[in-house]
Amino acid sequence: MPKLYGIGASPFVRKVRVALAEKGIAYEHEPTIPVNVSPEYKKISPLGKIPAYSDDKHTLADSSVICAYLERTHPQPPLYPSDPYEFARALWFEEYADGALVQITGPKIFFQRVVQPKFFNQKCDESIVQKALDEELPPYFDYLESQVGDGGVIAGNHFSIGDIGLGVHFVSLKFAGVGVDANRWPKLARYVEHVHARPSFKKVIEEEAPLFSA
Ligand SMILES: N[C@@H](CCC(=O)N[C@@H](CS)C(=O)NCC(=O)O)C(=O)O
Repeated sequence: MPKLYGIGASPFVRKVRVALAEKGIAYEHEPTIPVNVSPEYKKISPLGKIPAYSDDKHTLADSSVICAYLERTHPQPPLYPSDPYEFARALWFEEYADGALVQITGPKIFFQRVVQPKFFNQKCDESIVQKALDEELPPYFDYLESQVGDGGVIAGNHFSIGDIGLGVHFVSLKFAGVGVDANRWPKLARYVEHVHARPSFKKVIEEEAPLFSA
């Protein structure tokens, strides 16, 4: 059976879990914390990061790489638009989320509000969180508000890797007690609600919630 290495708190692990659920692929979850990883783990994930993935043929690291592989090994249902431009747009939003949005939602909000108190017994530095909420996150939300269409997806006509890539970081925000203000960003708020209502997201959110509750 395929194996996914990582822990729930990682949005990148969450991304692969949602893709696996969308494609109906059964797998084992191997809890792996990306600190002082074993030499064996480095053979699968040379940078020592999570997630990593193995099936009966191959091992792979990196959420984007793993999701792209799953698309080829399990093409149904497709998670990448077939139209070339919409395909590129879905990849753009995956990259926008993984490469930039996470730098605010991860260390400045989720890490402060959830990881510090829950796992390190340290106080949250609320000034870091407030600066992120007041100054750093709004430009991202403004941009996404301008990009979200009425169909509830970010690219093409169907749910895609772009929606997964974005949606997982809004799960981190949710666990940190941060929502999207529907008065200021009505389309984005509706979009996030829609994405998180999918069975794949709902399952992951329900399974992770006990890890982060007080
Ligand atoms: N581009 C990678 C990023 C993975 C990543 O940064 N994972 C974090 C956890 S959320 C990690 O393993 N950090 C440990 C480290 O950087 O050494 C992906 O999409 O899988």
